[in-house]
Amino acid sequence: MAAQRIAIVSVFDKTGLLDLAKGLVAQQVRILASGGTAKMIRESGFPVEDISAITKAPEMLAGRVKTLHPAVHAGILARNLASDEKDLAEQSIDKVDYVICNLYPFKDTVAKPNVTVQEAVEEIDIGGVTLIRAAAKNHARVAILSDPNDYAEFLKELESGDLKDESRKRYALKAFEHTADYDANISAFFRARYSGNGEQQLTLRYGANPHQKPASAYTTSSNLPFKVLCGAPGYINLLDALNSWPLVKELKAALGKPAAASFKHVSPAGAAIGVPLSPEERKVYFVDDIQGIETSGLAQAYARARGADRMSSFGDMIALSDVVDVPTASIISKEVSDGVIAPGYEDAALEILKKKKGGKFLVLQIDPEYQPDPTEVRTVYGVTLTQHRNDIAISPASFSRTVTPKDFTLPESATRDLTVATIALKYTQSNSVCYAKNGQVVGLGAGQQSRIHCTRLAGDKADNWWFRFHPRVLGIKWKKGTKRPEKSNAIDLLVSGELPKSGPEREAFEAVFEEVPAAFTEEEREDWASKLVDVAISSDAFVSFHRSIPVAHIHSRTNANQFPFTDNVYRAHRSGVKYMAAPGGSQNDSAVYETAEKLGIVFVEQNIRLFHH
Ligand code: 93A
Repeated sequence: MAAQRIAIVSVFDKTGLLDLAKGLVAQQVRILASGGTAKMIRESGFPVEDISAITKAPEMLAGRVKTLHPAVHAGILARNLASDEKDLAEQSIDKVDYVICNLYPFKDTVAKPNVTVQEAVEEIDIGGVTLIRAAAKNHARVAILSDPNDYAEFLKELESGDLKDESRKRYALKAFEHTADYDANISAFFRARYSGNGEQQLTLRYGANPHQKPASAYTTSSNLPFKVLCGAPGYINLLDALNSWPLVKELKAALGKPAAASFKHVSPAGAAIGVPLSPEERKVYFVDDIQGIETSGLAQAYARARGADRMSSFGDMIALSDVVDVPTASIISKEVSDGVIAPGYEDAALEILKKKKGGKFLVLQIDPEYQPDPTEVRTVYGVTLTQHRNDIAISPASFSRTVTPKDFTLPESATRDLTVATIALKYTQSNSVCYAKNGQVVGLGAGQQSRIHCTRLAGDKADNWWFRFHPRVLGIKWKKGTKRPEKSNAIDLLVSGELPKSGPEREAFEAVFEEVPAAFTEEEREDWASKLVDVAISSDAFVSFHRSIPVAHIHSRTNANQFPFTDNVYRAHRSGVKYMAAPGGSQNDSAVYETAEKLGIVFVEQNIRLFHH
């Protein structure tokens, strides 16, 4: 005769318990239950034994030890193996077939206001987790029910014979999820209590918006990879810092020079390496008064990164590849900026930065050796997404093959600029297109759904950057006391051709000048634009067709399979592009290559798609 089947029942949430007991009894299953569970079953008139019937030990320590015993766990963990059977027989232990368990309500307890550590500790279930894990581990033989919603289904299956393999697997998976979630709640509680703010976790004022509270940043390893030296980071500051730091780290590794990035809304407004600045560049980038910039590659890099698109860089988060020196800190001290992340700070530089924004300027020190886990995890609308981090390396070697002209040897400046542009794209919200020159971004189009809009946006920014070098702009006579952001705004109106003609807007525009500069004529624009040459451009994906045009739509307009959209190449050409890199593989590549060739653009193979979100 087969041995009587055994169920161990130990539940905090007693929902459905009596129906379960009734069903088990109907199937002649022997029920062993912990104190409160046994009491409830017994009081309802169903046969039940206390766990002590097999452990021969009473519940102890006010319930801290109820089911923790070899008689229980050997009975659950034993396999159908002769050696396991022998071990059980020697100790007179019976195999357990079913475990029904749910845990102390740790999460609900710690959600209560002013909960103490003592109260929380008492809600850490040990025996229940052990029951669940043991049964789930041995799910080849044992069924584990950790959710009262599963009782009915379980009993139905029991009535029609024994449990299917599939059911035991499903219950085991649910059990493992249950204990994992339970443990995550416990570690979160103690992380908040026992790790100092800024060590393993950081409480943030709020999330992306002030009403998104609470908000925090944390790591499950022992320390955050950065220290807060000054200020208090916000959620978006951290998004910017943790995207901009790898950008400058990668730029420096690829090109061997100090690198800087100026981030806003999780995309670079500028990025650059330390290339010496011409007198014009020093003027255009508002750094002609910075002492020591001639010898500081880092200061040159930040001047370029900040100078690419001064309007977008307003209030930026800065990333710097090297220990911050005084010239770099001096530039930062003059700009409107939110914070900086760097591997270190010279004492005098830190002093300068700590004085900024009335002591609220954010200064983060990143561990330069920090290597993030290769798997990235995030949740969106309650769903967890994972992916391998985009750790593919971009370097000058990534631009070694030209498509047209074939076997063309790129000048070093071109591979440098393509490297800068492409690494910048790797950390830019897609779609993205980047123009670069002189070791820096000069125009970046981010986050547009249509590629041509990126190419136009970035091209317009590159034109804007270039027009700031026009002698008329360099010769502007400012009214005394005009602030840097006011100058940037006025220059932007002038070079973008958005000049107000009359009214209060015109008056505001004119108010900052000693002599109001004339608007650029069409001819002047064409003439100056034609002087912008040797620009490099990179795209994070195909340039050969509008991704925004649905294929079905295209098909309805033409029967052919070829759609040679070469508008990106034409637009790039208008902003002085000479070198173009973009992933190939689209059926329109040949049309793009032909157009590039016609326009004298060198098309460089770069087969890695670099979408970033
Ligand atoms: O304090 S415990 O971790 N020690 C134990 O040995 C133990 N065994 C089961 N808590 C333990 N349990 C938990 O007791 C179960 O997870 C369940 O939540 C609860 C059921 O207790 P009672 O049957 O006395 O209501």
